[in-house]
Order: sequence, then structure tokens, then C-alpha cells
Amino acid sequence: MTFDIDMIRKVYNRYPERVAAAREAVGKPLTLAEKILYTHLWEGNATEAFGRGASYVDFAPDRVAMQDATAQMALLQFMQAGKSKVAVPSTAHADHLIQARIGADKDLQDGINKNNEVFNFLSSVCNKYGIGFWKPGAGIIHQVVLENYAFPGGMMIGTDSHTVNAGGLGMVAIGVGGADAVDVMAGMAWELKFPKLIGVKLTGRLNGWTSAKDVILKVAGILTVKGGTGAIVEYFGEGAESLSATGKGTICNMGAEIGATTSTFGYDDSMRRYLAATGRQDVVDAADAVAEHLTGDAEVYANPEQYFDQVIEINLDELTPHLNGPFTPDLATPVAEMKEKAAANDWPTDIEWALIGSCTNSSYEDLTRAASIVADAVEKGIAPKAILGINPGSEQVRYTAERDGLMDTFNKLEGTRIFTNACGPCIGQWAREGAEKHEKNSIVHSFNRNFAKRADGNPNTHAFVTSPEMVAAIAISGKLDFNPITDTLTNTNGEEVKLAEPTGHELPSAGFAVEDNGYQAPAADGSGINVAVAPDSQRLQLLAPFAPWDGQNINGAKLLIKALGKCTTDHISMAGPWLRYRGHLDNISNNCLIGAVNAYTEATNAVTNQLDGSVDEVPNVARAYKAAGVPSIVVGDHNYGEGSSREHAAMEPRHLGVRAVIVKSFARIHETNLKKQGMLGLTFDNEADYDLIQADDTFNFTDLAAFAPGKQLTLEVVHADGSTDSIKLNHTYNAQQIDWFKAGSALNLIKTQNNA
Ligand code: MIC
Ligand code: SF4
Repeated sequence: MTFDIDMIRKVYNRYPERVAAAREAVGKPLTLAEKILYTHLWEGNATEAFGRGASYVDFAPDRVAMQDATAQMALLQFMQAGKSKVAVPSTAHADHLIQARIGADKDLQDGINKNNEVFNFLSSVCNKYGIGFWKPGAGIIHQVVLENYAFPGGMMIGTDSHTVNAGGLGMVAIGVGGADAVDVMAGMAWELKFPKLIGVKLTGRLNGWTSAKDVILKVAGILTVKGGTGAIVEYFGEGAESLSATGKGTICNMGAEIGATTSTFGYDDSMRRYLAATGRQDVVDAADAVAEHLTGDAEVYANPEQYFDQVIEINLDELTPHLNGPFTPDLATPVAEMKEKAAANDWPTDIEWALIGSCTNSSYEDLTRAASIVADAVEKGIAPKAILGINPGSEQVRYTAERDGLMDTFNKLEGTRIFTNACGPCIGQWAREGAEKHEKNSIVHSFNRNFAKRADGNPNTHAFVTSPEMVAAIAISGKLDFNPITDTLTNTNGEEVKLAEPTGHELPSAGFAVEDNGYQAPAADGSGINVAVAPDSQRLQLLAPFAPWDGQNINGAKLLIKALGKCTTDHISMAGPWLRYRGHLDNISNNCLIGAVNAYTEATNAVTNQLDGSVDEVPNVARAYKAAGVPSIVVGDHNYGEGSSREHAAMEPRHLGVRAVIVKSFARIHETNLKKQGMLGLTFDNEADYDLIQADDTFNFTDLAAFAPGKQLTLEVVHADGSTDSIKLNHTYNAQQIDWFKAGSALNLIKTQNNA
């Protein structure tokens, strides 16, 4: 059964007319990304061409997805919007809150016990408002979406940065904060700056040890963590068509790590095969009727330089396996260079843990390729040196893999642990023994993020991102710098043996199977359902509206922290153990910026309270300023807020009295989240002004009354000796976003509009 097939048919029915209108408006051949964007305009048929990277445009996405750790805040906000039902098909997925410790069954039960209150809340809110709920154990949001909901040419948003995974089935799928999801679920337009377009031409064909993961590891090395900001990456060429749909999903998924708005691929046979295998032949039939519109125009792919803002070409014949890391996903090292680079950088090369899974690499194909390595090692009598941990992507993948003997194969390798179908170690939900000792060590995994402390909370764990087949090979060898293409291993008979190249199955030959997929359909009429939140709950807290702007300049603000270098959402609002407070704004605010590095001392979670000179934890100092009625600001470096979509990274400082975040540059989702929550997200006109900010400065905004689109703001910086500097700040607020600031938040504005 295909979910929401009527909606999908409707989208396809309007495609020809809408694409024709777009063609006329734009006046030249269209990329796939443009076709999808222009067919999803809120206003209907296109009447003008939008400026890439310039125009703010209202869109009408087809669906919304949320995961448990962000859905709580999204739905707490939705509950305030005054609607009885969601306006577009929406789903929530319980996947982030389950810890990997012993193994799937025990961990899942433990996760349910520990998070009972939150799961019950999500289940009843979903039931009430017409939202599909995927219960704990059903799988990771993005695999479940790919298996059930994604469709070529569709547009969706999701409260998770890796929503982009659905680009593997030719969607424009974009990660957003919960407040954006509320707009769409409440039946309003969703606004996005019209993206720039990056074309990636893939030639040749993957072979040997190289996998789809290596395409994105290579792209990340080329574009870096900021290179895709504000852009949609469109893959094309014979190489693109040769990849499986889940392989395409892997590439799109990790596009979040280059800051891309999303990534996508044209509709092709790999998608037909995947849709059919996952029970959606009806989608194939509907898509085939408009197939010419579900890919870029031939002229575009023949002369990409004329149509994309940037073009990259990668020859899959020549691509080799990569390992990216440590601490950042764009530090790309081809496997052949790892020995030298690890030695030069003093990266630990002994590996204790090697992990397969996460939303990006947990498909059936991934498991078969990794299993082929394991089977080969077992057959050749090689004992593994590290523990292999596996999180399957969904119950459907797990069930099918078990039926087909893949789990048996993995279990033949000594020490292997099969964890729950959930995010697990990828989001720090990993009770890794001994991590608290903070020993310097390396791990490899097939996830997409490797920021400091992310997987096990240990700042000295060097995490390297690589393909599942490389993870398996490294688990067996126990060495980060093991090159399976050239190196041998000693088996239990003392013989030198080589691992065979991986082989796999794109799709299960006997088809996918599942007994209980873990889906809960919402009530047809939810009006009688009561959603209870206990007033003394430590996990959930109903939201109180943020105060509107008082119309005055912000004066006498103090610096909460000037963050040095990389400051991702993991630094601003850490995950792992803190995921338990994702539905309780006041409690989770106790992790506000505790991972950010203080630019004056290089310490984390220690800043000076300018009111009494004491040094304290960041949240405590923020609370002290708030209690004293003193506004505060945060200063940061480049790509501030990189990583997750979690709006907690914006709501927490807002809740703690921070009024403005001033940085050299922002990551897209975080900048929008700040705006939505009524904060000032500003950038230095002159980057060097970052250096001018002193810990004991006082800040006055002098022209906030004149806050207007395209007009700079002025900040007076008063130094301790009484001298002042006046600096210019840039912003990207449009008129509506300035209204959010004035109203105190976008939600406050929705509420007044709904009550009007
Ligand atoms: C992540 O991979 O960092 C997460 C956890 O999935 C986040 C969402 C979150 O913080 O809940 C994301 O990528 O958006
Ligand atoms: Fe979950 Fe990791 Fe994927 Fe985020 S990146 S959705 S934490 S598996």
C-alpha cells in the first residue's frame, strides 16, 4: 500500500502545466531542482523567474516529517497554532531516543521504559492531529521516509537536517527547524531563499572497494562544510544513473555536511526498481506518465556550465575509498594516503569499535556489501581485532536481512553487536564502556557526522567517516590505516591473506518483508483526544510565548560568550544525554553553549559573569544576566550553527535572555531558526570586527527602530576603558521576518493571525 497516493497523483497531474509555466518564466531549459521548486510555488503557476540566492519565495511542500527529538518541540509549537488537524500529510518517528548498549531487544525495551512519557506524548499528539506515528524500533526517520513516502519530483520538509536523504528518490527534501514545520502543518506557505544550483556530473561506474559513500566523501573534501550553503546539489550523468536509489540517498543525505539546502537526482530506473521493491508500483506508474519532467532538461546536462552556478565532475572509475575526519566531515583522505597522514597528524591507528548504520548507510545493499566482507574474513579464518556494531535503518531492512541470513553472517564475527533500528551511536546514544576516561582513540563509522564528542561523549575520540564495507574491513583489521586494496592480514593459521572485494545486492531477491513495521495510523477524528502534559514533568513543558520586542534599542547588553572556531549545533545544544530534555525548554537550556570554546581562554563552559567577575558555566551566567534584567549577546565565527536542524540551539539562548547572535557567517537552518524564535541573527560587515570584541565590553544597538530589509544595523561597542567602536552589522531579514522579531517569534505572529 502506498501512503497518500492521491496526493502524489495530484502533484503529478499538475506537473505539465506548472513546468510549462516555469519554462516560460525562466526562459531557458530547466534543471531538475528548478522544476521541482517551480512546481511547488505557493502561488501556483510561475509568473516570474526568481533570483537564485536572492529572492525569498513561498513554497507549498507536499509533506512533513519529524523525528522524536525535534518533534516534541515542533508539536508543542503546533499545539499553540490553534489548528485541529495538520494541513498536509505528516509523520513523526521515534528513533533518536533509544540508546545502544547491549543489543537490539534489551536496548529497545530500555528505551521505551526510559522515554515512555515522551513516546506517549508523541503518540497522542499524532493521533489527535492526524499525524502518522512510527513507533520506537520502526527505524530511522530517513530510511522509513525513503521506503514509504519519498516520491520523484515531490517536495518535503523535515525537522532534521538529514531529511535531504529523500533526494535519493528524486525529491527536493529540506531540513528545517520545528517552527518551519509548524507553518506547513498549519496550512501556511513555507518560505525559502531561492537556492543556488550546483551540478555534479558523475561519469564512469563504481567498482571494487568504492561505494556511493565515497562520492559524497569526495564532494565534501572539495566543497568543505560551507561550500554547499544556500545551494541545491543536482547529480547527473551516466555515473548517477548507475547508482542504486539507496546509494543516491547516501549521497544526498551527507549533503547536509557541506551545508547544502538539499541534493537530488533525476528519476531513473534505479528509482523505479526501488519503488517497485518497496511496494509502490502505483507511484512508478504515476511518475512514468510525467517522467520527462522528473529530471533535468537534456540541454542542461549537455552544457551544465551554462545552467548551474558551479559544476563539479567526478569520474567514478577513478574514485577510491575515502575516510573523512577526524572532528569534521570534510577532511577527506583517500585510503591509500591514510598511513602517511595518520602518522603525520598523530591520529591513533588502533581501532576498537567500527560502526555501521545511521540514516545514511543502513540500507539492504549496505548490509549485504558489509556482510560479504565479514563472510570472506570468517571463511579465511581472520579473527576481528575490533568490535563491529550495526544499527539497521528500519525494521523492514532488519527483518529482511535476518530472513536472508545477513545477521547470521555478522554474528559469525566474534563480538559483533546488532543494535536497535535507530540512530544510536550516531547521536551519542551509545553507552560505550570506558568513554568517561577520555582516552585518545579512533573509531570508524558509516555515519555522516563526526564532530567532537558526538558518538561517545569523549572529546578525544577521533571519528572517521567511511563506507560500510570499509568499516567492516577496518573492524577486521583493527587498523585505521588498513588499505584492503593492497594490504594483507594474518589469519589464524599464520597465513597472509587478502580480503576479497565487496559484493552486494541492490535489493533483496526475495523482496522486502516485515512482520510489524511499527506504524500507528492517526485517529480519523482526533477532536476528543486529550494531550496531557504534567506540570511537574522533567521531560515535557508547555511553551510560554516569548516576549514581543518593546520597540526600544537593546542597550547595555553583555557578552555571554565569544565562541572560537567551529561552533556547531552540537556545541550549542549538545545531544547524547541531553536528548532527554528536548521537550522541556527550561531544562534543556542547561546545556546552552556548553560545548562552545571561549575565545579568550579556550576553555569550554566557563565564562566570566560581568556583573560580579566570577567565572561560571555558560547557562548559569546567562541565567544571572536574565535575572538581573541585563540583555546578552553571543559572538561567533564562520558557519555558526553548522549541523543539526534542532531549534533548541536558537530557543535556549532566546529563553535565557540572549537577544542577538553576531557571527562571521551562519549555517542556513540555524539562521532561520534564530529568526523564527524572534532573535537577531546578524553578521559582521567587517569580519575583523570579531577581534575587536572584548570579554568585558558593553553593547548598544543604536538604530533598531529603523530595522528594515537590506539596511545595516549599527552596534556601539563600549570597552571597559570607556572607549567606543561603532560597527556595522549585516542581516538577511525580509519584511515578514522583521515582523517575527517584532512579535517575539514567528509563532506569536501566527497566533495573532489565527485569532484575527
Ligand atoms: C543529527 O544528526 O544531528 C540529528 C540529531 O539528527 C539532528 C536533529 C536533532 O538534533 O534532533 C539533525 O541532523 O537535524
Ligand atoms: Fe539519526 Fe544520525 Fe541520521 Fe541524525 S544523522 S537522523 S542522528 S542516524
